[in-house]
This record gives sequence, structure tokens and C-alpha cells, in this order.
Amino acid sequence: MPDSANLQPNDLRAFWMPFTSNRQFKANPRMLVSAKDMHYTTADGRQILDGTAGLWCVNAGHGRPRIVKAIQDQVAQLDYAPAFQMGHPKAFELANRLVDLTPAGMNHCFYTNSGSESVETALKIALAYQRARGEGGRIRLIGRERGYHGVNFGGISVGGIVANRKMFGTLLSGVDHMPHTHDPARNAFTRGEPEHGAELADELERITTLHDASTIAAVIVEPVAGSTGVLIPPKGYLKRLREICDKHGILLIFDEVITGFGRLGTPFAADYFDVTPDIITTAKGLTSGVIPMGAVFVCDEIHDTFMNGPEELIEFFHGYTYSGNPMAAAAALGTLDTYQEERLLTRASDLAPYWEERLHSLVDHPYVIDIRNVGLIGAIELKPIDGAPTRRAFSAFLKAFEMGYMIRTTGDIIALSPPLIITKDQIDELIDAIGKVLHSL
Ligand code: PXG
Repeated sequence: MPDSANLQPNDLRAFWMPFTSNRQFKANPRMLVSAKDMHYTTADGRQILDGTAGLWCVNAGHGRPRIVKAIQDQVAQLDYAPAFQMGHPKAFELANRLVDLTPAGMNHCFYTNSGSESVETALKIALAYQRARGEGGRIRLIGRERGYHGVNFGGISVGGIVANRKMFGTLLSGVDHMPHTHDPARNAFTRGEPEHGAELADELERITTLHDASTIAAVIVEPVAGSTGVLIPPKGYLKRLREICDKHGILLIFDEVITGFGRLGTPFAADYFDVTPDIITTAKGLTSGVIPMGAVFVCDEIHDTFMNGPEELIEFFHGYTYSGNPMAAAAALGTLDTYQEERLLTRASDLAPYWEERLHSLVDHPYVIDIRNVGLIGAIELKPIDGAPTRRAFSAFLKAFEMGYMIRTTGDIIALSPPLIITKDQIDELIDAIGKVLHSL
């Protein structure tokens, strides 16, 4: 058992915590000191069942031996190699392994260190590609209301989460947004993809007419919007977006930072919805969250367009000190081995019917106004307290943690995304606990 006296830091003031109510946390800290498989251990020695795969990233579960060993071996062998004008074998091996998993025709991979950086990279690739093919007038980027594409300037510009945008000035110019697809009046308590709303994709046609198609470089969407509280695309919606993009020479970017690496029971959401974008952004599940790493996958046409011009010149003026970092590459290879050996990239599709059934069993619990699910993702939307939005769900989060369960809340929505190794018994345990939490509110 961990010695809590040694593990609990006694001064919490210096660390300004991200996306956290710092004063609330520091008054009553929730400190995690170790993790194994489906559970965290807290500083006071309690076991917490992980209902969120950390922050949607620990897809293989915690403390997995192949990942741990891969990192240990790598740090002893090659700690760092310059990312520019130099290489190391694992970065190439990993890229090859990854493009075997991506949809057909997406055979090239650019490394980053996070989802936010993957998004910036994808937007820059899109703009530079349009220019390289002689369409330099395509300078606009289209996102969607309630979209989350990380926290850097490009990502918050195309993103549509108001709190993440409003403090930060004018953001990128030339950006427009499609409406989000959430329509509880018609779709509440849908299992899987909602019936209603494919026509919302036609808003892209309207925006294209407004700005003229020849000014638009790319459209970026999360196939399933995660951070905003799990919005599942209406049937036919993503296919329609693809058609409109094709018609007008606009690139389609899927931000698969959450949906990538098996979350829906297929390697990517592109496979699940049978829609192939031109660019896919990833991070999180790429290394099962263990070492920061992201990757952007592009179709051959985009990559090959850059590979013109004199061979001694840099083709794309972009990259990070840690792009393809040896430790991250090793962690990703260990992660892919784990996914492969345990068939984790398709496991969510086996569990999805059970998950759906159990999740929707909460329908008659107090305050529940909607339940949504796809793959191994679930959301329970609660009726907000009058005049105090978010408070009800945050109380649920605190109560669940006290009871030994990690859930995530955004607004008044409880979001669930457990590691892909979860068992049916653990699903029962998690859902029963949430039922009790709802009754306690
Ligand atoms: N795109 C998408 C679709 C994401 O979900 C990012 C980009 C940014 O990734 P980084 O690695 O820069 O954080 C994300 C991240 C939540 C939650 O609880 C979601 C994210 C991160 C933290 C919490 O919904 N998504």
C-alpha cells in the first residue's frame, strides 16, 4: 500500500492546473499515485475504476507490460535523436505499422506531440497543399459549432466551444462554422446514430455558396464530437459532408483524436462510418496516453503534391523538436503490439451491444434527459439545476470519485469512455455506481 505521507505533496500552490477549478481542487485534492489495468489508486489507498480511460486516451488500460518494457528498453538504448534532417528506425517502423491501419490510400504520417498539435499540423497541411496545387485562393477553414480541436490558436478558431474561444481575441480570420448536430427534440435516447439531421450537412453547401467554394481550403469535424458531450453524427450526415467537399475541391479533415485507435470498435471512425477523409488527426490512443504523441495521416495525393521541386529543399516548413521522439515511438509500437495481441481495436464492437443496453438502463433515473452511445462511448445528459448550469453534473463527478469511480463531466453531461479492456462485470459495476450517484444527487 502506498505510504500516503510520502506521496501527498504538501504544497499545491505552484502548479497552475489545466482545465481545472484550481481552488476547488486544492481545497480537496484528488491525487492519483498509481494505476494498473482498469484501476487507479489514490494517495489514500483507494481503488478507482477508470470509466474514462484517463482523458479518453488509455485505450489499452494502465501499466501494460509491453508498453512499459518498450519505453524502458528505448530510454536505455537511444534517448533522443534530432527530428529534423535525421532519423531513427522506430519512427519509420511505426509509420509503416500505422499506415497499415489507416483507411486505404492514406499512406503517410506526420508526427506531433498532442491532439492540439495534430490539428494545427493538419490545418497547415491543408492550406499549403491547396497553394502547392495552384489553388492559393483557398484560405478559408470551416469548423463546426461545439467542435473541439484542442487549445492552440488554429484549433480554437475552427473549434466551436465558446468558453475556449471568447477570452482570446480575434483568432484566425477566414473561418466559418457549420451548425452542430445536437437535436434532442427529435433524437433523445437514440441508440447509436440518430435518425434525424443528415440535412444539417447541407449547411456546408450554404457556406460554400456564401464564401464561394474557390476560397475554402478545408472542413474539419470530429466524426463523433467528444469533448462537448458526445454528439453522434446523424445517419448519412458524414457521407453528405464528403460529397459536398468532393463537389467543391474542399479537403475533409476528420479529427480522430478521441475516435482513433478502436474507440468505436474499428481502428478509426472513418472505418465505422465508411467515409474516408483526406486527412486524419490523432493522438491519445496512439500511445495509449502513456507518452505524449500525435500523428496526422494524409492521403497520397496530398503527400505527393509536396514531393515536387528540388530534392535538396525542405518540402514542408513545419515540425516539432519531439516529432517522432524515440520514447514516444517505442511506446506507440508497444501499444500497437498490445492492441494487436488482445484484438483491442475491434473489441469495442463486441462490447457495444452490452454497453448500450446497460447504459440505457439508466433511462428512468433522476434528472436524466438523454442517453447517447456509440462504440465504447456513452453520455448521460442531466437536467441542469435552474440558474446553476454544470453544477449537477460536477456533483455527480465528485460523488462518483468518492465512491471509487472515475467519470468525466462537461456541462451537465456525464461522458464515459472506459479502457477497451473493460469486462462486462466492470461495465455492470460502473453503470450500477452511476445509478446510485444519480439517486444521491
Ligand atoms: N481534438 C479532439 C477531437 C480532442 O478530443 C484534442 C483535439 C486536443 O488534444 P490534446 O492532446 O492537445 O489535449 C482533443 C482533446 C474531455 C477531454 O474530457 C477531451 C480532450 C482533452 C481533454 C479532455 O472531453 N480532447
